[in-house]
Amino acid sequence: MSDIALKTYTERANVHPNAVAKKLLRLMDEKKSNLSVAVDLTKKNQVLELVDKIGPSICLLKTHIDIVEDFDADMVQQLVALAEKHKFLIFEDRKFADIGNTVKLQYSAGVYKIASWADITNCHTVPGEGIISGLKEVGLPLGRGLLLLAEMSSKGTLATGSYTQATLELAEKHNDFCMGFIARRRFPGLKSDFIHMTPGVGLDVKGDGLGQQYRTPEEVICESQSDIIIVGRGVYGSGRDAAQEAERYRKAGWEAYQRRISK
Ligand code: S5P
Repeated sequence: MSDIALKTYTERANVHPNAVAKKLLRLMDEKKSNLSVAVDLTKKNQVLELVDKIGPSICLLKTHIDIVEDFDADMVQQLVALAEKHKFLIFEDRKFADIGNTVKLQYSAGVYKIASWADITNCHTVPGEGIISGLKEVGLPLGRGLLLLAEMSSKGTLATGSYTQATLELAEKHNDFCMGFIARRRFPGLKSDFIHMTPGVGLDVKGDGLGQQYRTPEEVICESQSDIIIVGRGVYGSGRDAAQEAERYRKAGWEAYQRRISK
């Protein structure tokens, strides 16, 4: 078991150099939540209603803002107000994947102005180091954090082996801005304390027919030593009450974490 995986989130927050990571780790312990919900809905009001319901159970809201049909600036204001009301951070899952100059514009400008409201965003490393440098020019002065997609949850993903390894090295080199990874497990032997977030989490089903692969919170947090579970349809897609489902995942994630740190 890695040393960091045995520490509490607060112990890690106390010494963490990245401001967003520090804030996130603190509120994870405060809310007893390592749950991030992926709200992949396409209407502004559906998103806001769901976020208000599940807000008490999450440490991090994950958005795909470009799937919202009636997006406007007011939606962002309301999301930020909900983040303050329920105490969670916002992660726009933009998965940038272009050259540094282009991602700078995509991150700061356009319709969504992601850098102005999202605490955290993420990128693929396929373009090389320039993508991180470009995003950092925009995000670091604003106190934002970046996650690198080191692995993916989907069947047949090409993000494996030397690609994953090179991604870890890029994160260490830019550890002032890179605060963590999207990954299936904690990577051993890292020098910095990166927050590992894992999508592809479900308690009831094993996949979705389009390549998504689900594992349980126990497998992800306790066995694979990741820090945060990302759950989408498991929370809002079953037809059951979303607030209750979010609580079910929060409890499962939290209990798995407690088992891990008491090992
Ligand atoms: O490898 C990945 C990376 C991400 S960020 N696999 C994923 O599924 N995701 C995202 O997590 C995906 O874009 C979606 O928003 C969420 C999973 O949703 P679910 O409904 O399958 O739980």
